[in-house]
Amino acid sequence: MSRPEPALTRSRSASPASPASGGRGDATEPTVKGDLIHPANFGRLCSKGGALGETLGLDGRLLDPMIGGRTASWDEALDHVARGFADTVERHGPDAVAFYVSGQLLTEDYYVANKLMKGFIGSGNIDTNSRLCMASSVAGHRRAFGEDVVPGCYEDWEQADLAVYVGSNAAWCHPILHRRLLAARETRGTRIVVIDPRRTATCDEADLHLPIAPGTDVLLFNGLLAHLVRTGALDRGWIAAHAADFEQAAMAAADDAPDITAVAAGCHLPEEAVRRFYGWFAETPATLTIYSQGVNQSTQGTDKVNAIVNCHLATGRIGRPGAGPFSVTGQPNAMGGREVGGLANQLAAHMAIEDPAARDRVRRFWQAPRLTETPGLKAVDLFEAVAQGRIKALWIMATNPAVSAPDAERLRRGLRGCDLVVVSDVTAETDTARLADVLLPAAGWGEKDGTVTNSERRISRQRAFRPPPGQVRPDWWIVTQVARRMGFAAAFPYEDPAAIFREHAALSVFENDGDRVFDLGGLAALDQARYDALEPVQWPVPASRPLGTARLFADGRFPTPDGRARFIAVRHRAPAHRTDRDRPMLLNTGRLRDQWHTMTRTGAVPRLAANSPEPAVELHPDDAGRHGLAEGDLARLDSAWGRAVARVRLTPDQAPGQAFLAMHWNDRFTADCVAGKLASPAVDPISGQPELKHIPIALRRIALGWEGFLISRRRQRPTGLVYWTRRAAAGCQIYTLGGPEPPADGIILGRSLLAPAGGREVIEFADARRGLFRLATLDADGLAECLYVAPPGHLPDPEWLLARFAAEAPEIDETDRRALLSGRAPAGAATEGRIVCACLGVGLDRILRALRDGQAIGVKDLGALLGAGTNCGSCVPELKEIVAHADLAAAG
Ligand SMILES: Nc1nc2c(c(=O)[nH]1)N[C@H]1C(S)=C(S)[C@@H](COP(=O)(O)OP(=O)(O)OC[C@H]3O[C@@H](n4cnc5c(=O)[nH]c(N)nc54)[C@H](O)[C@@H]3O)O[C@H]1N2
Ligand SMILES: Nc1nc2c(c(=O)[nH]1)N[C@H]1C(S)=C(S)[C@@H](COP(=O)(O)OP(=O)(O)OC[C@H]3O[C@@H](n4cnc5c(=O)[nH]c(N)nc54)[C@H](O)[C@@H]3O)O[C@H]1N2
Ligand SMILES: [Mo]
Repeated sequence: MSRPEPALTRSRSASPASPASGGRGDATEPTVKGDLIHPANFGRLCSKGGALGETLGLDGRLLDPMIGGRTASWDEALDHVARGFADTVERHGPDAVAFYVSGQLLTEDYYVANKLMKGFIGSGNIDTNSRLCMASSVAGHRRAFGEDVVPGCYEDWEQADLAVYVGSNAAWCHPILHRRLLAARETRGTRIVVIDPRRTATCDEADLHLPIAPGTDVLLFNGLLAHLVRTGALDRGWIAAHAADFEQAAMAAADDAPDITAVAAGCHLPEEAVRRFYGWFAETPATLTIYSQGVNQSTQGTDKVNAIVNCHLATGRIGRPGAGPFSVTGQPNAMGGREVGGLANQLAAHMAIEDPAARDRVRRFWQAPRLTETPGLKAVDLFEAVAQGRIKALWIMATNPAVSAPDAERLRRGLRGCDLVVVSDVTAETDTARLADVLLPAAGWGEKDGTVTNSERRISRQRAFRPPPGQVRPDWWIVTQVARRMGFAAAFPYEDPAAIFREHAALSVFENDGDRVFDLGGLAALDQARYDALEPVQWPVPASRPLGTARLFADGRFPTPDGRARFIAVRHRAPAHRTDRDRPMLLNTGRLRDQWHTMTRTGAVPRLAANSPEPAVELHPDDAGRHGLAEGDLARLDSAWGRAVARVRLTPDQAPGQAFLAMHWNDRFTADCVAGKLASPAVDPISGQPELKHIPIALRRIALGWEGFLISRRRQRPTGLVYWTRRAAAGCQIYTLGGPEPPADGIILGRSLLAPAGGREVIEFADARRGLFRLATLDADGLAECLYVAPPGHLPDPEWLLARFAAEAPEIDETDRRALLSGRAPAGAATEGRIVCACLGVGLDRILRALRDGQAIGVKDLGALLGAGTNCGSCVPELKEIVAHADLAAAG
């Protein structure tokens, strides 16, 4: 979404301008700053973008090709992959191989992967993780507009008078855009409605929150369409001139949602709230409906999209300033993947795979010997085919499906049984990489060159600013080399990404007489210098309009055969699975503020790990009682597909009967908590997108006999424990541990977790009767590792120990030794506390001290004094809550 630009300076990381990630080893990271003139973010970065500099270290990087666990040369690895794919195709046909790619690839990487599979290997079997992300929006756009097009632009967020967030937690997931909206609201008074079963941080600024019953959005928007009809709020003239099939859609809506009472009952909402939302929508021409995964990741995802789009068509509110349906993507280049045809059911450059004329056109353009005649398998079906042995060679690029795909346990078994699994990644040890036969080291952010497209169709250059380390190579290069070795050298002559981009742009205009909106004609002849200098530009960029296009469809013309948009008659359908006696809770999954997906990069950054240090299942307090659970307990979650273990967090923000678990956790960071293992493989029948937000589960308490923490400079995966979780801290890793039976001998447990003492000094304390054990090892650098074990609820605060590990030379004096043994912090140790503002590294203890000492009384003062909340602002809701509680405490 945003384009972080590294500043040229290198700085030590403890200055106020660069956050307190501190500690040894990361003292000379480049500072990352936003690009002040980029039109998407004007220099603002979210907590994760701002921390990119801290992810550039080589710790954990995949630096060499690996075959079967041993280092190989590129020649060897590329031959191995090319031969593996060619042999499989020869013996079992082209549909026995597949690529699974991702929106973390650049457009140029994506283009060559798609061309190789669909044009030269001759199968449709290339799909992308966008299937889990945007497929329902793509399908909805194609049904309504005839092409996958987001009509609006980010200025619309500032020009709307009513912003409706549907299934979008933008305050955490699109914080920079959300802030643009909030800033504009100061002067224009924009109303904000949030439609989400949970009370999220996005609700904090909302005028109205509709805590909709999960999976009932079609009913709500059908009710809205019926309401617009009843109250005469339609734009009949626009409908007559520019759309088709209105009557069918209106009839289906009226049938589904005859009146507000029926909608309120079906969506479990107060009638008054529904009425208010409908009233605001009807009366506000500049209405922007922003939607994301609460809409897409559903077995009715495509219908949800069209139910929303119907309401915009009915009012002619599309392509106008501040008005339109607005699908927001997440990954840096989810959109670029859609443009090149990275989805199994698209061909290339927005041409339909089912259209023989389009296939013929692409065949001629590519001079492709065996262009696929049929769409390929969509992600969930693709992995099912792997599990069934129908796909025998699979190449996974820039995605971690062992964590992120549904029914992930079955997927893992499938990968284990697959003849050839190739993984291209930047990270050496991901849950998916562990199951690969061949690992290919890819260039990451900062090392690679190319383009990405954001949610407003804006193409931006991503520029390399440092040489790739080790044997690392860009993804486009790796794919090109394999293509050449498979015998397709003539069609893959690329020596640089600019050449690929030119071809991609040329294909978009090839025999395009205006029937495809996706047109990069103005960029088809960029030489290297102009490609390097390319300014951010919104497609379409036809030769006649080299500055691009901010909004589409303002003229009411759509890329359908008759030029009209389509209303789609949709009806509410129940999600694939419902709760029952055995699985009485509904699990919803999604994102945390400071983590990115499977944590391969954000998980290594201390200040990002600090806000949500453990996998937590969030529940309403009423449900806790019902399941015999209390705050801080460990719970086991069981679905029909898998299980997980997480810490219980009680919050009234969850509706009773519904639980929430973050999608980020995986085997690198915790014992057993992969949301994907719980998730159902049920998919939307049109888009193939899985239902990741609607999973019936059982919950049960895990009784703990002991708890512990281990602080160490080593990364490890403790074995034999019911529960452990790891997070990065400055200069060390901290592990939280737990198990059912109190250890008879904590010292023995300790020896299994700590590195062999070798020449190091060991400090031990054991009180077996009370179940208290403390072990520490010291080496020449000071404190090396320490382990504390205690009965549940009796662990001391590790804060002062973390401060010792963070110090450059953690010297240990006599007071410290006594403190280590006694388990009590030395007197006077000032603590930071749990990190609240991840951008500037401001902790809860420091905030509370400022409030207690009267140095600050409100959020603004905290900003002025400590910097908290002044960068991306995604912690402002939490700061408000802390201030409110501090006031209450003072009053009480
Ligand atoms: N911090 C952070 N930001 C990110 C990412 C990240 O990993 N971390 N990833 C990026 C990516 S790839 C994406 S796709 C976006 C996703 O951005 P979002 O879609 O905003 O994020 P999610 O948390 O997946 O889901 C949004 C909301 O949908 C709600 N929801 C669940 N079921 C329903 C339902 O039936 N109806 C409605 N109306 N709502 C429902 C959930 O409660 C949740 O709050 O975020 C992007 N931004
Ligand atoms: N339960 C549940 N599951 C979900 C979701 C949910 O809401 N709930 N959301 C879904 C959504 S919207 C998304 S987008 C997916 C995301 O899921 P994934 O795509 O699996 O998540 P990432 O962690 O972003 O994986 C990217 C991988 O690519 C690597 N990588 C980064 N840059 C590069 C590069 O330049 N080249 C190469 N070759 N590798 C690179 C990273 O190290 C990492 O291993 O998860 C989906 N899964
Ligand atoms: Mo996504």
